[in-house]
Amino acid sequence: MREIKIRDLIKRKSGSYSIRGWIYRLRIVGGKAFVLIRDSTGVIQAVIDKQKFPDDRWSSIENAYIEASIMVKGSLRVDERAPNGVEIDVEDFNLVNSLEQFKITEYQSPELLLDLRHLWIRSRRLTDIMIIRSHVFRYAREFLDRRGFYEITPPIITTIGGETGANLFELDYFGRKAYLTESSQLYAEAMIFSLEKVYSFAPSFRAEKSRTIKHLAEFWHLEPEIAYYDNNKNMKLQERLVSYIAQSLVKNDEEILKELNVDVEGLKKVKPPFKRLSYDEAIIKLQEKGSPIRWGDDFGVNEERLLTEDEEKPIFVYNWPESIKAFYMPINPKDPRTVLCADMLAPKGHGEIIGGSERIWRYDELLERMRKKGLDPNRYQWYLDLRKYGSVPHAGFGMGIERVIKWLLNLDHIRDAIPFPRVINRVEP
Ligand code: NSS
Repeated sequence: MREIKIRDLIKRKSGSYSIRGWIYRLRIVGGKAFVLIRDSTGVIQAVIDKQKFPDDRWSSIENAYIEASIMVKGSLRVDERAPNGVEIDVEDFNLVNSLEQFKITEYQSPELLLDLRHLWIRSRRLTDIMIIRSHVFRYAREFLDRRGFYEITPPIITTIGGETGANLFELDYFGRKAYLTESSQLYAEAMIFSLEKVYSFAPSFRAEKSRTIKHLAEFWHLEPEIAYYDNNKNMKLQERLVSYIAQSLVKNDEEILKELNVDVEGLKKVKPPFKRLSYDEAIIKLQEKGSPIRWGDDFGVNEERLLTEDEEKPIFVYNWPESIKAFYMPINPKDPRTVLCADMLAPKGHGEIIGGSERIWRYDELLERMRKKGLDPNRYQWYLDLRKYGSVPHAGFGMGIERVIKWLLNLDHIRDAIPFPRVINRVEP
């Protein structure tokens, strides 16, 4: 008898099959057990007839718990009353594990569901999101691999910050201070001198002290870095990458997107080019819309929403004030108050999904900027070395995968974009 996945099974009309899954719903009516069985691909109804089994086996299924693991063999039959129009008449079954009643019953508070995340992760909705997450990872890699990028694997334990360094998780490294990385950028930069086009796809850690709907303490960070690249090319690559992910989802995952109530027509519009606003233009637009923001300020949630509320696809805001951006961004020759960088903001208030820039590639300039920003150059010795031996102009960016998933699926909270979220008040399960 053929082992088959439920998604393939429900497309058929007859035949004998064997499936493995978990009990999704169970109803006992008139000597028959109607068992909804789910696997990773779908749900099907199996019917177990009391008459066909000895008493002890019948009572095992009669008393089985929701979420029990089960294997069934039987023949497929068309039945209009069944959820997918077909059901299985069970000839044999094996209840693999059914020890206790499942801890999650119908209406549970969000907090409890987070405590029980290791079980809640099986829910239909989270299953769908995790499939999409897996595909977003795949499409992002596919896009870069096809363009000749090498995937690199940076260290997670570091001694220097890659951004402000203000939110580092500290750890005891054999008696020395070390940190969980907040960005792999500096290591990606080291690797462009041999591989030219690289990306790392790894977790970044930020000890974010605020509770928001878009900050995780541990998130997955896609960070491409490219030799001989400038801010313009950088933005082009970003809009193509993001569009590729959106269009691949539309093409391959429409069924799941619809189950998740995603506006598929909206996603179809996510194609290059994306609108570009300079920081100066953005400030004027924000002030026109009534924001009290002044030149030099960073954007808050409100500003991000005001700027993107009428947009159907992400926008870029480029060339931000030097004072609010990282130490490695070069001064804009046309306006020395600003640096050569760009953030990509997703529509509908989902906010920043990418931060990128050119990098200072001249030794003296970098040294001077580090001093100005109060960083100790001695601690960045290896990073400064990169500017001494065949340095070249280069650029790159970092995309927070959970932020992208939150936007694409229009999720209320970033924690549902990752299986086991780490936020300020939660490190378990
Ligand atoms: O701080 S970033 O804006 N930029 C960097 O880390 C650069 N070193 C990246 C680079 O050029 N290689 O973070 C980049 C992105 C940001 O746009 C978000 O999408 C995401 O990383 N990000 C986060 N996602 C979830 N939670 C938190 N706390 C978070 N912080 C940044």
